[in-house]
Amino acid sequence: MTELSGGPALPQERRVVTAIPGPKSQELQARRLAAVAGGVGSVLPVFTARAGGGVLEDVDGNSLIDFGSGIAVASVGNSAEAVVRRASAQLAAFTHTCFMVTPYEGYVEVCEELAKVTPGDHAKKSALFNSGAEAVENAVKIARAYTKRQAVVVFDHGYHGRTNLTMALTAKNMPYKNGFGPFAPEIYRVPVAYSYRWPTGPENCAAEASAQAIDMISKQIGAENVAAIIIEPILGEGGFIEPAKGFLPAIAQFAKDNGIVFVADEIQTGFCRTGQWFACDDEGVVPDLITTAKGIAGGLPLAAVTGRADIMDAPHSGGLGGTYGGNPVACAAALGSIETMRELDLNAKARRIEEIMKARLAKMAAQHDIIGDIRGRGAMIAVELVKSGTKDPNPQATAALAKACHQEGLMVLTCGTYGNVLRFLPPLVIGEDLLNEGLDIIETALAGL
Ligand code: PLZ
Repeated sequence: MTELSGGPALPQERRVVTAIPGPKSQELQARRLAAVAGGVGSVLPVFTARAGGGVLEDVDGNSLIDFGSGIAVASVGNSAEAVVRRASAQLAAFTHTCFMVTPYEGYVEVCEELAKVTPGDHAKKSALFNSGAEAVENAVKIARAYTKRQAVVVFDHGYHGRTNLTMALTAKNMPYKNGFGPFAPEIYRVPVAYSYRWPTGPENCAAEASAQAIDMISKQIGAENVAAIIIEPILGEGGFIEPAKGFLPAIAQFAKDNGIVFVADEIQTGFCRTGQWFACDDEGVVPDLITTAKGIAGGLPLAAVTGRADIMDAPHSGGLGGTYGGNPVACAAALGSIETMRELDLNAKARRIEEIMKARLAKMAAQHDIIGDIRGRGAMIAVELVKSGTKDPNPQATAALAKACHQEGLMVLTCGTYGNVLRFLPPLVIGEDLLNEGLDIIETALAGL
């Protein structure tokens, strides 16, 4: 079967013809180990030749089912038709002028689209950057310029990037922070409503967690000193933690009451990933600023800060920027990516993926008590694995399952503060047969543990 929409005409099939990684990948891996810095890791050293729809084809001719999308990036599929068409035309027209030197329409068009698709119908403006971390850094700059305050509040299990400021915002030490300090000052971390692990149970989680967070902000920092509260509406790297319903609105309201800029980091959750344009839409939360990247541009590097026009305009002219921010080819790709999301109704596809995955995973959980929790929304679904009969994290089983899936030609990723979450982020254009075949592999791998 060939998937024609949302990817090159690659056979949409799983095909395992060598060991994984195969001989050509192993040869490339040897070259890589000699030439590429050891600090840059790879989940699976299978070298990609082509990718599209729901598959990754490697240099040995294996075709892997893709449950990773390059960490939630290729939502429209790799090399989606509209992305290739628009980016190619832009490549031929011009590749770079620097928007800060002579501007171009594509940048403006992306900002116009962002104003339309992000939550809220107030006046909005955007600024474009290259990476998620850069967007988060700039959201902090903008919030500090607007509030003339310094403190930034983040949450347990939060992830916001690997630059110096965003390392400080990120919760987990290994591998993100260890040995890389000193970290930026004026960052404060408070509890998040993690239902599965809330000591007094899920029903009390939202109220107690928001009360604790607000109490800590008020008593330890002073709300009047806080420029921004930054939260992922579903915490990604930290374990696909959906804050208990009511938590996000309570924190957003507290921010509003205290003149604090509420920033939703939707870098992983944004652009149809959760079955809505943005995960904040789920509880009708309207952030003051929203950071986006990953899914925005079909694989080209682009990121944005979008928000209330008065807040976005707070920094002085020339205060925001960067040589490549809003590169014209990346902007063209973003316009192609957003066009594809609308045309193929990728929100509906993501919701269908959730339906299929959650039903199958629930059946697996009934047979395997190491599945402690199934959670997530849309095409952002995870299982948290525990030791039998307990809630103790089971990173060993998680690693073993991921490995077994990789051997069978299914790309899966892990995450979580305790390394015990197996996460699924398929391209939203994946076919249902491939999705089910991937789930079959997970089911077999569970039985084989
Ligand atoms: N905010 C919510 O998910 C990136 C990181 C993978 P960059 N997540 C994947 C890794 O190990 O580096 C991410 C995110 C959220 C910010 C970021 C950072 O985005 O584009 O990687 O800088």
